[in-house]
Amino acid sequence: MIRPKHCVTRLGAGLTILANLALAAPALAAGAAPVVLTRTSEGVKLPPEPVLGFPRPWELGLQPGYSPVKHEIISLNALVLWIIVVITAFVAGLLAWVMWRYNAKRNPHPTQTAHNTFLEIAWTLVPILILVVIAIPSFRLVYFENNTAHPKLIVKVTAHQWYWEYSYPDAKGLDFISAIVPGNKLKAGEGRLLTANNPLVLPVGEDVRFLINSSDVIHSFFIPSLGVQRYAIPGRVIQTWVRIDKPGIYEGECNQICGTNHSRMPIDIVAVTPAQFQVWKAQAAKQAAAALIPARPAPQMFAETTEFRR
Ligand SMILES: [Cu+2]
Repeated sequence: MIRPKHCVTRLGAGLTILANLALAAPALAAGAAPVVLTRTSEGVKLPPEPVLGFPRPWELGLQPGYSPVKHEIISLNALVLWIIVVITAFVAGLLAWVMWRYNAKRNPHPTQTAHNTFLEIAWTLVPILILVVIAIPSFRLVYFENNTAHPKLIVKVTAHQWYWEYSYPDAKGLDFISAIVPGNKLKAGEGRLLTANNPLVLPVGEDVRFLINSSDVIHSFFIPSLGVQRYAIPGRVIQTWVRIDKPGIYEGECNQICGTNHSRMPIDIVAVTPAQFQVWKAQAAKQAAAALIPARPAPQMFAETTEFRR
C-alpha cells in the first residue's frame, strides 16, 4: 500500500530528478569543445584528433551520429518517439475526458452498449497501420546495416576474454591486440574503461567491412556513435560496415555480458584521412611483421581502479 508519506518521498525524488535535468540542460545545449588527443597504435603515432564519439554526463538521447547508419538510426528513433508522444497524449486525453464526462455523479445510469462494429474495426486497423509505418523504415535500416558490398577496406575483428584483436587482411601480418588501459595509466582527457592501448585505426569517407567473430564466448562489437552493434560468436562470422564522416576518436565497448572483465574491453577507434591511414598501415605492418605474434595483454591490465579523468 502506498502511504501518503511514501507519496511525498516519491514526489520529492521525482522533483529532484527534474531539477537536476533543468540544471544540466544549459551545459548540454552549449556542447563543450571536444578534447583533442594524440594516440599511438602499434607503436605508430597518429595525428591529434578530437574525441567525438563518447558518452556524455546527463545524456538523455542517443549519442550524436558520425556514420550513415547512425544517421538513419537517429531518424528512425525520432519517428518512433513522435508516434509514442501522439499515442500517449491521445490515451491520456481520452482517459481524462472519460473520467470527467462519465463519472458516477454526471452519469448515474450508464448505457448497457456492449458492441460497436465501427469502433472495433477502427481500433484493430489503426494499430496495424501504425506498426506498418514503423516496420517499413525499420526493415530498410536492417538491410542498410547489412549492405557490406564493395568495401574499400576489410577489418577482421576477433573478440577474446577480455580484449579485442584486429587484423587487416590486405596488409600482410598486420594483426594486433587492443586491450584496456587501466585507470591509473590514463593520460589527461582519456576516458576510463573506454581507452585501449592500440586503437583500431580506420580511414574516413571509405566503406569499411567488419568481419566479426570470437575465440571463446559471445561478445558484442558496439560503437554507439557509429551505429555499429554486432554479436561476436565463436565459429561464426558476422558482417557489418561503417563509413565514418569525419576524423576523430570514437569509443565503444563490448556490450554482451561475457565474463568477469566484460566491462574492461573497450573498442577504441581513431579515424584519420585516407592518406594518413595509408602511412599508418605501412608503418604498423612493419612493426607487426617484426613482432610475429601479437602481444597478449598482461593480467594487471584489468586491475580495478577508481580513477576517473575527463
Ligand atoms: Cu565481451
